[in-house]
Amino acid sequence: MIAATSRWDIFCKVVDNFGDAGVAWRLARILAAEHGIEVTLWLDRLEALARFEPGIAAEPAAQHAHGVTVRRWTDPMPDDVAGDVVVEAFGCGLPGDYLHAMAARASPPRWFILEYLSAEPWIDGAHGLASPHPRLPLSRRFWFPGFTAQSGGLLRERGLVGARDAFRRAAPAQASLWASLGVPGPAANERRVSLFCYPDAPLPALLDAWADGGEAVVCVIPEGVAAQALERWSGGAVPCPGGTPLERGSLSVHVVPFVAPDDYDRLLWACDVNFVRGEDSFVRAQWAAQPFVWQPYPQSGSAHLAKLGAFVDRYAAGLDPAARAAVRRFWDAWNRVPDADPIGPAWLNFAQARPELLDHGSAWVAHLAALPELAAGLVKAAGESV
Ligand code: TRH
Repeated sequence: MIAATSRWDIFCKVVDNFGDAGVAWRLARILAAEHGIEVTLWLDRLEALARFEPGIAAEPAAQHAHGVTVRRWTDPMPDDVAGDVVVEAFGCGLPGDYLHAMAARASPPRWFILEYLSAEPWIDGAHGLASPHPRLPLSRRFWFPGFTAQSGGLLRERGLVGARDAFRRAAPAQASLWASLGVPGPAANERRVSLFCYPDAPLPALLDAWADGGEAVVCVIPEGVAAQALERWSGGAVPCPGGTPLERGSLSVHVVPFVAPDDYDRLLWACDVNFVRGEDSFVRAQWAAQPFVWQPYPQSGSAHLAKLGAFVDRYAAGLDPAARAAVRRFWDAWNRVPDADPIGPAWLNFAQARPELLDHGSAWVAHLAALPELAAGLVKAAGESV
């Protein structure tokens, strides 16, 4: 039996972007804050975390923030004391000396491989499976995040939905968020959109559609996101964070700095539509319960389109046929699915479905919140006898 106050080591290698660090960091924070666990996050590229977490700097070999120790993952490891529980994020592999330290313990640590999130049905069968190490007396268990009770669930901080609802009722908190971003507060009859996407999204065509449309759209883009597409679209005049927005027709584009995870949540809560990508922002947009659009991380052989389809199948199943078709149509266009509709008409269709998507967002959150939470599931599994 592993005590609740045990020592956990989370290992994470940044493949690219921010999601690997973002997910590992969120898990570490929840374990420390809600389960009283002593957590060390071993990260190879601290700059990825430092980009959006102000409490973390890129340089120190060891630092402490939000109750978590964050250490630079070096080879060889600075010391070889294995934790009671080891989480290997996204199958990043463990250092050889650390593996030997694990095997040398009187009782081997619980070892979990935290996999990437997917709505594909096969993950329910793979979640929780054990796999012995080929040489050492160690066994690891696969942990698949997902959207069903048979999966490993999703990360969700205690009180998240309540904090979201309180923020939505608090005009001063919303005003202070917009002021901190250098963006004016929402005007009547405008559509406010947060936009976090990969460089290959059909952004210019969507910006054209918004600029030419009959409805005022305020689009908030984090600095550096789709920067080249934005530059080409604007003819070189990309706003600096908090600077004068780019205005064209019905559209204003504001570039904002990357913000801390809790503020990114608030941004998602405050916008009418959220464009998200990868894994962690995708999950946060679901907790936000506003209409959203997902761009999965592009993979070779278009494997990401299978993930897209699997998620739409689950998420849109509870919608009426027209709204379901509007979601599929717009998400396919945004992801350049072969033979998808042009983005402009697909947007109009999607925007019309907004009232139903809003109701559906709340129902979807209620469904997800009834599932086991990911960090709590890991803590429970770590405490079970094997
Ligand atoms: O950055 P991403 O594209 O990360 C991706 C995915 O995780 C993908 O699955 C993985 O294979 C690839 O990385 C290597 O998108 P994601 O997952 O949304 O991660 C972004 C993180 O950045 C998330 O934790 C939210 C955080 N963030 C902020 O905290 N503040 C911000 O202002 C913004 C824009 C993001």
